Amino acid sequence: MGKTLAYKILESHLVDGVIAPGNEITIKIDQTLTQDSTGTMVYLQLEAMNVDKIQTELSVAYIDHNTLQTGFENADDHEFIKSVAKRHGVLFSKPGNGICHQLHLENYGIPGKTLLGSDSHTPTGGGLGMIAIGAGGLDVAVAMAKGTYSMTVPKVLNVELKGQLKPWVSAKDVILYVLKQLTVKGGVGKIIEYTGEGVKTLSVTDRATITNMGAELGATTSLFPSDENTRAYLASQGREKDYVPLSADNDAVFDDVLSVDLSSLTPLAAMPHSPDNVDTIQNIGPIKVNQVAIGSCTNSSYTDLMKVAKILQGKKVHPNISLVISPGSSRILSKLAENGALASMIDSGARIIENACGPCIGMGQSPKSGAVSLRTFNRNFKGRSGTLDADVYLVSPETAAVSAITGVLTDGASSGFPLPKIQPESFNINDNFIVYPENANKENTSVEMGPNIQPFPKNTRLSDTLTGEVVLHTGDNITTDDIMPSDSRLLPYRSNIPYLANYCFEKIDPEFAARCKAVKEGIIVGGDNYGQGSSREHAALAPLYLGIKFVLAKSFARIHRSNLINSGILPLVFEKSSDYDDFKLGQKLVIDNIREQLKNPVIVVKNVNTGKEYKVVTNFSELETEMILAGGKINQINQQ
Ligand code: MIC
Ligand code: SF4
Repeated sequence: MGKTLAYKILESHLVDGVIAPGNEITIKIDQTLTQDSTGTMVYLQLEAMNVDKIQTELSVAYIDHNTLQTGFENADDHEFIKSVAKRHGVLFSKPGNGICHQLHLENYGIPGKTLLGSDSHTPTGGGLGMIAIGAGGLDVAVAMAKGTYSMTVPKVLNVELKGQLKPWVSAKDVILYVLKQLTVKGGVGKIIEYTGEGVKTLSVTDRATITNMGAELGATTSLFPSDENTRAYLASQGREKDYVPLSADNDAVFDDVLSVDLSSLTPLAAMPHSPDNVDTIQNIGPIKVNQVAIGSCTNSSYTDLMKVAKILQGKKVHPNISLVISPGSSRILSKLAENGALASMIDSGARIIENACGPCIGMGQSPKSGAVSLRTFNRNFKGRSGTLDADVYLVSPETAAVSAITGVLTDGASSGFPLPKIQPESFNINDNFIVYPENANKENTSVEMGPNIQPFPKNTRLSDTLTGEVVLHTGDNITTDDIMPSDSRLLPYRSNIPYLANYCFEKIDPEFAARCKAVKEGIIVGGDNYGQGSSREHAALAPLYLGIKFVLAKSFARIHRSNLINSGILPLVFEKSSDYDDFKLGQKLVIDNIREQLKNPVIVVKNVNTGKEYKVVTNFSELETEMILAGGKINQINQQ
């Protein structure tokens, strides 16, 4: 029986277990990446584990999220990460180098390798044929310390690409189409593997746009084969030596198949406030636009920005629009400056901002009240832009650039603009933004810790009885942005959980933190796909700090579920979804004899107010049960 590429790579990295959907396996991790907004926790945890030498082939610490530096906090965090990186042999990418996923693709990604990153968009590396997985910070710290990662084997969903994209339709439209078909929870428990004739019509950066937004499907990762286009991309980055051809067997057996005829696609947009709320630009119509933002780890490649520059060349940005562009990396920005494309952008009236995450995570450039903002980014959750009543639409760079000129949402194909054609480039390659750990070690390098960096909260061994009061009852698809909001005001406090916790669930229920503090032991009741979105473990650590004991939900998103378990908070799933309606704010719940009950896959939760008992499913693997009993991953590791 033929093998999928996903399982081939997992097999070549298998340390323990058997590869079959649902089994728990441990794989070797070749590379890790961290970024700064999750990275401070990763490196605090790495220090707490007292490791002498990291076990990965390559680990990189990028600074790309918190680069506004409105006070000392961000800069202190950068220095802290730099110092710990040096002590442990981790490469440090200075602020200004660019966005972690774009940089990793350019500089370090290798077909067939495994990469674990403390950011949900780590699967961008799947564009190069890697198994690249996003995880919570603690999992990444452990991967550095031990060189391994334990996971449940996902099913493999094959997206078979046929035909070729029409002019003005691009990779962003492909993934938006897949999101429309599968929804934001359609990828949970799955690896999305792309195959078919259409693959060769897509460049590596096109593929990376598609695998990047596999995160929005909830997938464990997404990947493409490695072929001649992969070789060409690696050669353009001065790394042809890293090329390895890789593909699924011709008779590979997949768990499911989705066929996509590329030639049938038209330009699409994800409408407010979810990446799967997709329709064609034609159907949405020429709505008036106030802001256009181009960049992010999804669409900030050289080709994307050259298309934008060509569309803008000799034109004027519409008077009602603020156009802001953030290139993905210093290498791309340098090339745009050298070949004059940057001048075309500036001359059209575009605002050029730092090559970093920037507006994608609400770090500046929040649009005006009630604005329509077109963004080439990957998430349009309500309030993520920093403006609660803004309507954010996710579009391709082509759609964004054309609309910036016309002032309304515009399909490039009907715009009359000449189609931008981009030639492949070679780049000015240097590593001047990289700090190497050369000769540094734990003895000769000290940790630089600013006053805003506080110890992370730790749970205690699971007690025999768990009690608490329902402190929140939420709807479906709650995002980690809902749980622990991120914007320019809060991001500087990513290393300070006691402070950050005051803003937990702020946008959904401003009283949440105060209520938790009053009741001391709290329980959250959630709907489907609870915790979708980012990998930030702050969405588990802040609730832990506020005394949350367990979360009852209809279903959980993968990374957040792991982060809860790592923190010793139990993610419990209703056996009967309709039980969800029975729970009300302020009710007291109890789980008796829980240490014993955890031996079974289904346990009983009692509602003290109504006297009714409910069955909830644990679905914990052996390792997860150990962590829960110990009160989280750190305690479980220290026990060993
Ligand atoms: C995001 O896109 O939400 C982030 C910011 O990159 C997060 C990480 C974080 O919360 O710091 C992610 O996607 O993992
Ligand atoms: Fe940065 Fe946005 Fe990508 Fe997250 S999604 S890594 S904030 S650019």
